[in-house]
Amino acid sequence: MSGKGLYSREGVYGKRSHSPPFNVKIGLNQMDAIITFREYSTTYAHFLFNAFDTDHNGAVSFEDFIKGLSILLRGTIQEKLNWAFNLYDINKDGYITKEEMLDIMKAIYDMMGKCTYPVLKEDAPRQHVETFFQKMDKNKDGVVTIDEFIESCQKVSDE
Ligand SMILES: [Ca+2]
Ligand SMILES: [Ca+2]
Repeated sequence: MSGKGLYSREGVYGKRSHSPPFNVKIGLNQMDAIITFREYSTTYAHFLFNAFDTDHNGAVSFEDFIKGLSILLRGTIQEKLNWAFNLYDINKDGYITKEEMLDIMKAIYDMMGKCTYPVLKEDAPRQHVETFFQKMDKNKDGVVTIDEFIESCQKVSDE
């Protein structure tokens, strides 16, 4: 795995828009550029990058990217929830811990905090996580499994 030979920012947005070959690797910086949340959202971009990088080799291949996008755009609810679970499960051990959820939530708040008014309170992410976690962790063992995640999300969308 090397950082060389990656698409440059100019490459991504270049005027010559040939469709890229399938072995193109998109690096973290390019991913950040594509997501266009700019500097302040690099943490969130990082989490998103990991969610797209399904084989965890540190690079998002064009195929990974397309796969991720097509799940987000056209996937079933189940597929989307699986994808979201994967995003929250930072260390990919199959469980979402409160810390993992807090990391994601902080990143999202960080990103939104810069452009929302009134400015969000410092402890808002933690309160948010507490509420979510209590609802999702059905058996109260301190972690959220994929089943618990899907069950809670579907319940919310049914209401
Ligand atoms: Ca985990
Ligand atoms: Ca649980």
